[in-house]
Amino acid sequence: MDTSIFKLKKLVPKAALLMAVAAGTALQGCSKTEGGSNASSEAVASDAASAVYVAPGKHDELYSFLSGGFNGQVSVYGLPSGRLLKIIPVFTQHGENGWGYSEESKAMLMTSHGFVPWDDLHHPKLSRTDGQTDGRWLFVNGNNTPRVARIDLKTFETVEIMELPNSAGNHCSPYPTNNNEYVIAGTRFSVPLDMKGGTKDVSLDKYEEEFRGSISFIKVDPEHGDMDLDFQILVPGFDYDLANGGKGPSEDWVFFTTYNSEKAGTLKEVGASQNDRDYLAAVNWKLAAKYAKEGKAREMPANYYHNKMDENSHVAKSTVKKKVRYLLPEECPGMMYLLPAPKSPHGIDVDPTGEYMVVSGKLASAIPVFSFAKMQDAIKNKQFDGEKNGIPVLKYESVLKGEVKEPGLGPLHTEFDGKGNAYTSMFVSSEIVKWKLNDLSVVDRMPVYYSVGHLMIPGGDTKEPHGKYLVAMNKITKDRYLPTGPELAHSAQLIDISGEKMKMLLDFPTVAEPHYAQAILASKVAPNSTKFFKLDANNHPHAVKKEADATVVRESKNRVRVKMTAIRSHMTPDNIEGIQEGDTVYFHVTNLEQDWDVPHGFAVMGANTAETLIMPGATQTLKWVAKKAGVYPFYCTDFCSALHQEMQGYIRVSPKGSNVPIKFSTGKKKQNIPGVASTK
Ligand code: K7E
Ligand code: CUA
Repeated sequence: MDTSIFKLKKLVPKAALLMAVAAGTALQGCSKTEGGSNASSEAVASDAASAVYVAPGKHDELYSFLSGGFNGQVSVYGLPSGRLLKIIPVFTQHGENGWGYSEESKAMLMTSHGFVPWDDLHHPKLSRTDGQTDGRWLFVNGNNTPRVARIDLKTFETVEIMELPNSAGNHCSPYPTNNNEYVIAGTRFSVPLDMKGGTKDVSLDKYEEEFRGSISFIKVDPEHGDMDLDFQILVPGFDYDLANGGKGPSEDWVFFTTYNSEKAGTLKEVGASQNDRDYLAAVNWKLAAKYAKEGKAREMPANYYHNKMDENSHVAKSTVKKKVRYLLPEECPGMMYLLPAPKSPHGIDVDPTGEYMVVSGKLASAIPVFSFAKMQDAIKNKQFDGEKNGIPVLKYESVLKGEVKEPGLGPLHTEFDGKGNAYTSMFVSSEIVKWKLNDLSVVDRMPVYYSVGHLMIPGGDTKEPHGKYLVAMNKITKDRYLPTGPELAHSAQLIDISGEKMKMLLDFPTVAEPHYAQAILASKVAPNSTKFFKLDANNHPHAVKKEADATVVRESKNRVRVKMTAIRSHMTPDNIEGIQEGDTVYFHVTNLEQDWDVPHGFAVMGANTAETLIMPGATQTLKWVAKKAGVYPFYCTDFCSALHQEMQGYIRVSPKGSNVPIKFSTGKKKQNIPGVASTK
């Protein structure tokens, strides 16, 4: 065990806790041996290798979806092996398959700020049915330019991105209710909202009077998953950090941690830590939906994008929305309450029974556990401690079940195993702490390497956790892997939690910084996996379904469309002439294959974009500008058959005004169609 840190903790007076958090890394540094092997190896279970061994050709038991943090993507790992299966591009352009580069996908990254090809993705959340993961969709947040995306788990592709107005830092997001009635998202930053739309130009000294936060309620279509922003609640100008939904008795509620109840507008490091307590905000989402339905909602102008990928054409379309409905808590009695919480709390997690709300205060020395039953009583008996912006504040003692004493330093997040145990990540003391929900006693500790942020138990945030494994996602790697220059791999660790004592099984590096993750039994997802897209259903406007229909057409003075097919192992056409300097050429490539695992790629020399990777049955478009006369090769980028290397062609570019006619072919039979070709 990492004892040095605990000795240290005993010596640390409360006031120094803040400092300790700020110096978290330094603490790490002095508590571990530098370089080479370290004390951790002793903590690895002796049967670890066999516990994570998935024989070649065998499948993992679970899919896990790790957030990519500042890389803006989701990475899919098999568990327990820790094998990386896929990177799903969401908010960031992805050269590997042309996401955000291809003409079809560009609209997915459109926002009211224009094309935003990056975001900071923190929280994946699986869709639910009756409070359990159902394997249909994965919702994720874009933290920086507020957006919520939906990934379809049949295709592992991002199919929808919804921008959120009146939000600035979509951090406590996205939280699906128990039957995906709503996906709920709160803003981290409060901003001065202009009721005529957008933010106001006000002095930053006006934080206290002018700034407000918002919580967005996104409706989810029960059959297809399509999202629609139903309404927002405009909330006091705090910072909103994390959220989680209730279940069972508390399933009508969603809970948000807040910090900066001081409403400091600058140096929040100090300003937002003045009060001893901040709040846990409890929102009755069912009542909010009722208020919104029954006419309590007002409407304000807004400007936000809603982007959807069409299932059959694989072409994304943006819709710009111009209005948003909102509720004010002061006008909606019973909808929102504040529970005092330790200062600057981070995670809020609700246990599988829905009775306990665990608030991890990163600066606090204890973990308060609130009781939902007590909260109901306190509301009934009006055990209030004043109000904040018209929202009643409940008395701390009246809602508290108890506190987990001396859990460790810097508690951040808690998950549950469904067997009466909770596990909390400790950022500063770098450990996972296991404690009992009934008597709040600490029963086990496991050091992790280093500075764990979120932790995840498959289904550990649902009604039915699969309490066999826990994944710790660590912020700092230091000496765990071979050095790779100044930037080291971020890291996750797999821990066996099936027994009384936790057992360390595996380290695996992650793609950029994982914040949260989700995992689900493979049996709930794998059988539904799409193998290929049906060519018959492909209604892309530029699809060609057989080689005979391939064309090259000069559509206007400087625009040429190539409607091309790809099949093992040639493209049709593979010889193209009659292109002129300055032409913009659209290569619309249809993959004619109707078989699993046969994408073709397409790239052309000098293209100022990425390749495009075309799934069987689909059509994708690469835009290329012919800058200079000459002959340019194009080819398939994905090794698709023994003759993959032969899957290539040429495009000839002639000087502007040249009289070389448009001409295209594959093989010996030339089609010579001068001028504008007939599109048949
Ligand atoms: Cu990393 Cu969920 Cu953004 Cu905590 S948050 S660690
Ligand atoms: Cu098609 Cu390589």
